[in-house]
Amino acid sequence: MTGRFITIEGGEGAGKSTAQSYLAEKLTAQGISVMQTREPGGTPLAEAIRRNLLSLDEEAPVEMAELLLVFAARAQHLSKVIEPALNQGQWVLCDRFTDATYAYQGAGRGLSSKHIGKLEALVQGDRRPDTVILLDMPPEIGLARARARGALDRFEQEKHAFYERVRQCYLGRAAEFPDRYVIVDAAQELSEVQKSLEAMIAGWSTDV
Ligand code: Z5A
Repeated sequence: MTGRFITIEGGEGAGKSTAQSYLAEKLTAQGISVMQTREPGGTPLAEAIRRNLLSLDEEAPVEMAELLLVFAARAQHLSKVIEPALNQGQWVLCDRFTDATYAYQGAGRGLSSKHIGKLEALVQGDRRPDTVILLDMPPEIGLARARARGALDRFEQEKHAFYERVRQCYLGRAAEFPDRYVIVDAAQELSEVQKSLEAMIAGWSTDV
């Protein structure tokens, strides 16, 4: 018995955390055991790496160090949290995963997707998300939401072109892996986003 691994992706302020909580509530109501987590993070060590990655106070990592830190956190998270939960039959909802690495370190920072693919194989073996929910919308909308929330972190201070590359990378991966990706228009009213998520879950129910 192994659970389903669902990741939620998108740009800044796309509504990932909001969507994750909503999905967790709906799936739990169906009697499914759900574990919620996030990347970078999910264990004390991985959360410490996250704080360093997002911080504006510390020495900023160079691009390659950023990539390796993201995968170091992921190795810990997979081994200590994600794999055990899936092996116990839990459904894992994860706010961002390796598709974010292709988008941010690859398209955003300009690192080679071949290098990312090698690290993905090394750290994850065959483990890939069963479903990637892409909350897609123009970056300016999400950044406005993030700004309304308060001070911006190191990633959120990047320029518009960076976010446009991130968005196009996600859309390109969705086209490349249509069996895995579900695209949701995240610029819609929250109630409409939630309807899209419910329609998606309705398609899964028979698999439970
Ligand atoms: N990163 C990376 O570089 N490489 C990697 O491999 C990984 C990550 C895994 C932290 O991620 C950073 O890590 C990230 C990339 C990098 N860059 N940044 N910054 P994060 O996911 O924690 O950070 P984030 O993208 O900034 O997430 P966020 O700001 O927490 O946003 P969100 O979770 O997508 O949105 P939210 O908190 O659910 O909603 C934001 C606000 O909008 C909130 O007030 C909601 O009530 C509101 N909202 C939500 N949905 C709607 C709709 N539909 N309409 C109106 N308002 C809405």
